[in-house]
Amino acid sequence: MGAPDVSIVIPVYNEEGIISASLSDLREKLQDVDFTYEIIVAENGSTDATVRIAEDFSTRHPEVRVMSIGEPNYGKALRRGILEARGKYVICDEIDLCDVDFYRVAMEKLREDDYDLVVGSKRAPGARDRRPAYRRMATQVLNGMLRVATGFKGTDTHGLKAFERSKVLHVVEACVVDRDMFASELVVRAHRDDRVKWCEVPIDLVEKRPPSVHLFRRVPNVLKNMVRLTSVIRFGRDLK
Ligand SMILES: Nc1nc2c(ncn2[C@@H]2O[C@H](COP(=O)(O)OP(=O)(O)OP(=O)(O)O)[C@@H](O)[C@H]2O)c(=O)[nH]1
Ligand SMILES: [Mg+2]
Repeated sequence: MGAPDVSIVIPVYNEEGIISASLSDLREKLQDVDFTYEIIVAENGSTDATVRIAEDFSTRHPEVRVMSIGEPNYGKALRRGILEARGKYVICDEIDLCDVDFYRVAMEKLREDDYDLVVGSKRAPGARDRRPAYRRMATQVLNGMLRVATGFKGTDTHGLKAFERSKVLHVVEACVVDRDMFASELVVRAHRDDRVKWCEVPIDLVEKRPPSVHLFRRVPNVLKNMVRLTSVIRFGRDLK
């Protein structure tokens, strides 16, 4: 199989309940897109049947690749998926979203309007965020902290992203934090890089299920990595 136009990278952790249906649904929705693709399932740390189900799916559908490495770590999995992507373009998605409408809009911006990075924002004008209020608030707090700490000027860093791999790879390689904050570091760094032409597009966020890891359990790590990110971005010093 030759290199596809697009690599869709989906970090996955303990998703035995939805992974098979989500991937089937995604393949179906991708039937009439005008690009070739591979789907990279970037798993780590699952303790349920996720890996077995994903590998089984991949045996039946060779355009789906599964990588499975080490302890649970969203950022590490996403980074590894991007590094191993073979497509000219990379789309980062989540297994509970699989938003092909975003793929279409983003690919047009990348191919026709010459953007390097398109961020799907659940907070941009025209966006709709159907998650519960406390999670919308958490997104707002995180963005507020990123604005103050790093000078971030956009409206969202988590979730859907699409980019031309060769134009953004140096940004991915420069990132130092992992876990939840990797996605934020990637977007913040790209915004600060004059070589990267970026834009946001509004999305309509509908999750197929509540998150697998409870919001409050993620807070200590997010705060720790926020401090590290601030130091790296503001002062060029990594506190690791
Ligand atoms: N590989 C990997 N994937 C993860 C991990 N934690 C979450 N994911 C995946 O990341 C995606 C988003 O996770 P969710 O549980 O929906 O969390 P969320 O709060 O909606 O995520 P955000 O959009 O980042 O705020 C899903 O595809 C999860 O399976 C992890 O530790 N490792
Ligand atoms: Mg989610």
